[in-house]
Amino acid sequence: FGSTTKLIQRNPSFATVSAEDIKHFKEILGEKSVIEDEDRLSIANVDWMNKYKGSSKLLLQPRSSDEVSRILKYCNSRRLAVVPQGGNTGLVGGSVPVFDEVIINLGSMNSIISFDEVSGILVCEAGCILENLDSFLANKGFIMPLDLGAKGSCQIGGNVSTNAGGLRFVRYGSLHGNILGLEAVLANGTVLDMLSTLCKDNTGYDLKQLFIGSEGSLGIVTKVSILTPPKLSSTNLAFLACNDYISCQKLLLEAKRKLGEVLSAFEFLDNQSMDMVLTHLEGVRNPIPPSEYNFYVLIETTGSDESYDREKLEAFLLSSMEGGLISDGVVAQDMNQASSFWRIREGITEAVMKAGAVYKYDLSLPVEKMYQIVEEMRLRLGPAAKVLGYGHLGDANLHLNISTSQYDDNVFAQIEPFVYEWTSGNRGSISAEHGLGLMKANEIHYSKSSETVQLMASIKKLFDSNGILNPYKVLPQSLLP
Ligand code: FAD
Ligand code: 2HG
Ligand code: ZN
Repeated sequence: FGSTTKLIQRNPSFATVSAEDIKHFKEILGEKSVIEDEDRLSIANVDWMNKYKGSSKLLLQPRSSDEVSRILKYCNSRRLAVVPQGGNTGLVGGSVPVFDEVIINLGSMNSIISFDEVSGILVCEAGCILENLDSFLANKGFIMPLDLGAKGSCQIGGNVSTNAGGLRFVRYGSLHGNILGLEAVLANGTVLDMLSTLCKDNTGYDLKQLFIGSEGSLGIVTKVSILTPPKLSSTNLAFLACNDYISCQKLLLEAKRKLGEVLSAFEFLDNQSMDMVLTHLEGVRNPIPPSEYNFYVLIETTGSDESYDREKLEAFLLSSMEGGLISDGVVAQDMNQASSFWRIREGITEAVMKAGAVYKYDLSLPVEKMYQIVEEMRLRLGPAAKVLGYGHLGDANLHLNISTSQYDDNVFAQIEPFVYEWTSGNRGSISAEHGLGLMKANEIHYSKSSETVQLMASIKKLFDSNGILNPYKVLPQSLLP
């Protein structure tokens, strides 16, 4: 599935799990949380895409930070490698073992610790599922600052560890800003209490930031403190068609100018992505038939004054229509219709999975260049592949998905390293929001200088001197302890 996977060798300094180890884990966790059952392991060993597969014989389910600490302290002393696992929805092969690493799943640590109804600050354990947190907050009149298609399974600890972006990023920004504090357990079992609930705190280095987006390579995130925004009363969603990419870009600029503070999502998909969804997902229809447009854009507004927000959106849509930026469009009339629009955008990942093999790239690029790589890829691959371009246009984040009936080395050789070289040549990022995981550990140099990568490797050594935490991921194997 890629160059990284083919080059990896099991690190010979790691031990293998013995009967004695299992006995010790049962003493720490009790019988039920030490899982050797083949069926449960076969699920935990494979990623969401069914693309990356490990052969771990052991899954541990701690219920407290203290249990995580005792597990890691023991694993470190025994040189047993581990892979932290949340909802296992990651798309870069980071959440499953490569060989026989012990899987530490956080799913049993799913309590809400506190919620401050004045400040909107939520403190919870890392295994809470994103959608459950959002439902909890809805009852209190707040929302999570992030939303993504995998919300029903992904965990806040996984979101933090991947620095997930998603659909609300354009409004509420990165988790680097929204996460106020963390508790994390280091490889040697040290529990780092950085669980601040303060918005401002400039006392020394902001170490929690290192855990945001480090994909379980520096520690296991056990608790999270997060600033949540108030739930506003009026939401509108428009599903629009544009004839060319330049119109999508101009529409984005206009939306930022004219919708300003109420703009809460700006997403796009191309005609090929729409086709994929219509072909492979049941009950989905194009809200603007016939489906002949080249691009579709979803614009969501969220504000606190229903008639003002609606008027603002309508005036924006009218002027964009008159200016020729939009060819057609429809505004959702109720929540059901709005979810059916979102289903199209959020369903692309699922649809493309059903179509066969998929090569996924998650790129940050200058917005005016972003779609060029989709077109170049189409020319390179010809009819052998379906090339889809969609994503978070408001954040200049392209999801380039290449769909073929089966995995094929010749197709792969046409895609990589071209896609990385092209991205690097345009000073883009080869991972906008999904992370590097196993898939791109060897490709980090396309987006980071060698000095930067060296410093990352030094930090990794400082935090995890035996390299037991999520080995083979994030950094090239040659630089890992
Ligand atoms: P996992 O997949 O279990 O793990 C991901 C990584 O984090 C692994 O490296 C793992 O070792 C590490 N990890 C997990 N939990 C912890 C922990 N507690 N402590 C330390 N390390 C940990 N991503 C986006 O950014 N934006 C999107 O819009 C988006 N949409 C998606 C839609 C679909 C349908 C799917 C399947 C995935 C999508 N993703 C998206 C990718 C994925 O959902 C996110 O990366 C998510 O944040 C992963 O959370 P998880 O709990 O499933 O983590
Ligand atoms: C999205 O925005 C996700 O839908 C998944 O980040 C993208 O499947 C993908 O490539
Ligand atoms: Zn995305």
